[in-house]
Amino acid sequence: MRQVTVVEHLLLSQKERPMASGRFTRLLNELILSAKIIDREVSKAGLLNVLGGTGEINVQGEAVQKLDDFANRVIIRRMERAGVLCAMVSEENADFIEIPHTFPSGDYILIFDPLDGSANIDANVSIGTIFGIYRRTSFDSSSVTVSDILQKGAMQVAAGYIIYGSSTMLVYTAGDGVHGFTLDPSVGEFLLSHPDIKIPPQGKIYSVNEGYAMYWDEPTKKIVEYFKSSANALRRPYSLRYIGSLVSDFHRNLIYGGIFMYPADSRDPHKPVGKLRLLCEASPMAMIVEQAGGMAIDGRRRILDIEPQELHQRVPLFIGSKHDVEFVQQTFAQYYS
Ligand code: AHM
Ligand code: MG
Repeated sequence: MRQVTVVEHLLLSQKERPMASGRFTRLLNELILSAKIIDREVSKAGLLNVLGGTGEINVQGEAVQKLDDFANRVIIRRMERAGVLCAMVSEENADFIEIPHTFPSGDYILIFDPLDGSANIDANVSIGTIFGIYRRTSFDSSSVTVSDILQKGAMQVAAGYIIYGSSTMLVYTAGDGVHGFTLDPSVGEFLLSHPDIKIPPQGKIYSVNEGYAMYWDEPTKKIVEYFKSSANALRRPYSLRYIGSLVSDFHRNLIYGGIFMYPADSRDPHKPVGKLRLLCEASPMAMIVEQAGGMAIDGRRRILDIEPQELHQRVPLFIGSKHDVEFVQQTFAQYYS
């Protein structure tokens, strides 16, 4: 059987959309090359002096891992020279990154988390790069402003992740279904392995950090009790699977069916919003799950409809199989109608 690379797959699907230019292909190509470079370092992490923290604290107040920092630099350096972007937002940078005037630019905006789940790096747990791609909508000034970037997730033209796991995979959508490609290290290419992924409408897995249960509100407690009881859609308890690495937890649930939850909690009573970031984590995953037939909400609202107010805004996230997320939405609606 002839094996199809990501770019071949993209070109084939673009044949049906003659409007598409080569610019998106270029963007994806550069991102894929960045992913291969990151994968190379991640896969030999134990051999190099790259594990552990840099000693710095990032904009989220968290310790920066050396590999986070490496991945962030690789993506910024490659993508700023791609000639197709006007700006980038990284989870690791407080402000958005404008493309220097010395480089050619375009109208795409790339939002990314360079190495999500990095607290797991030292234990050889699967980690990932998450990305969302937007288009600039205003052309009235030469400089990009933050309002060009603060678009709701429904405006994404593409989204995806690379999971550095037992094998390395790229999973992405450009609004035409979700497709998975596995890196064949012997040829150095991502090859189509999971065409048109659909998430089972009814899951058997729930994924949540239950250690924080004492900080949850009533509907969240009720929802998790439901998944653990025999009075649910399955008539028996769901299995709990929680890695603590969003890309890994999400990817497993996408394939097997299930729900991932990072609810709001009261650890910081002034900011009961959960941990995950709307722009660089929740929105890309939400586009993927919807394209795969699932759902993503913050409890009541569709994630893709949330208008962001700031670059690093956090949001509660309930994402996965349609029936499971619908149950969450109904439960919140009963409490807050
Ligand atoms: P990071 O972006 O700093 O790596 O944090 C995000 C990660 C997610 O991958 C994961 O779902 C979550 O943090 C786990 O958090 P917790 O340890 O609070 O359960
Ligand atoms: Mg992250």
